Amino acid sequence: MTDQTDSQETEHHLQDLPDDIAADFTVPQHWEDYTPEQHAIWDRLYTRQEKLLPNYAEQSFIDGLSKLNLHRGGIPKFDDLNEELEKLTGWTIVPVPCLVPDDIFFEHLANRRFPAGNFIRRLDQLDYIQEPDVFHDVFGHVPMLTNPVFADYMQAYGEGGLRSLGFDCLKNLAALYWYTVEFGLVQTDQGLRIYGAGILSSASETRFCVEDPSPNRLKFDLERVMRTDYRIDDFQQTYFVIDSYESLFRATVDTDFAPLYERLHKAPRWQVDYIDNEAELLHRGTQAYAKAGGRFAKVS
Ligand code: HBI
Ligand code: FE
Repeated sequence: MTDQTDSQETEHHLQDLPDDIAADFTVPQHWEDYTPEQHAIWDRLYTRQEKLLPNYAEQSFIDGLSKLNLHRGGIPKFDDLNEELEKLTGWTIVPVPCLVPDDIFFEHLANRRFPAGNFIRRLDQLDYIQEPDVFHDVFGHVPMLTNPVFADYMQAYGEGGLRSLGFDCLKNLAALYWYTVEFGLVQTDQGLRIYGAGILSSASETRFCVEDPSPNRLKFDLERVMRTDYRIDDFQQTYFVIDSYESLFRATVDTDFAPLYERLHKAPRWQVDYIDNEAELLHRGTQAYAKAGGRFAKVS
């Protein structure tokens, strides 16, 4: 896993923010300032992930990469990507220097703007970084924004987020984002495939989430997902599997969230590996990886 979207973590010390930041937390990309070493880090990560995609990624992710010409090498210019992306689904990418506050994040998504980190991880962070950098955000998230139904889901999530702001349910909304946009799996004719950006920007979790016997794999259910805790520091202990982007989109737009938030407030949250009696189980995880201490543990 590669990022950190806990709402408590998005408070900023003013002195850490760059001078050229706008009120909506966007900054210029400053593409000219990337060093050759930084472009080489992108290329290394890109090459490593690209090899895995044919066996693990859902086809619209693979198609998205080529529609956006993401294979040209080096950290992409957001302006170039936007020219293509905007034609395809009306989305654009806006550069940000850090995690942005939840209300600002929702506002961007509701307007079909995806905030993407303009910085790249260091060489000693190739396998793990908490903050969403340009590789995670652009390689991981942007290809899926070329899928029209998924693109609508992302906007609906942002709109739902804005509407939810008075309800004290950020944790539930963050869980929905986490278990779909970041760590989602989808059932396809080729078998289980990945569409989550947090997985597809991580070589080790790409294999783990599909092949390892450790994690639970449950059928997606909106309410179950929203009440389930999630891990921000290691591979997930549960993955949720959707049938299609259409059904994911419909689940969010057809649900009346006000009574749902009422129920979620009264009910306890569920732990990261909890399986309730009504869950539709695709695989009951052994949890061997987590029991062995996690974080790339070697389990025999
Ligand atoms: N900001 N840049 C950035 N990227 C995110 O993924 C992000 C964020 N702010 C808030 C946030 N995610 C989440 O807390 C929301 O899903 C609730
Ligand atoms: Fe992300």
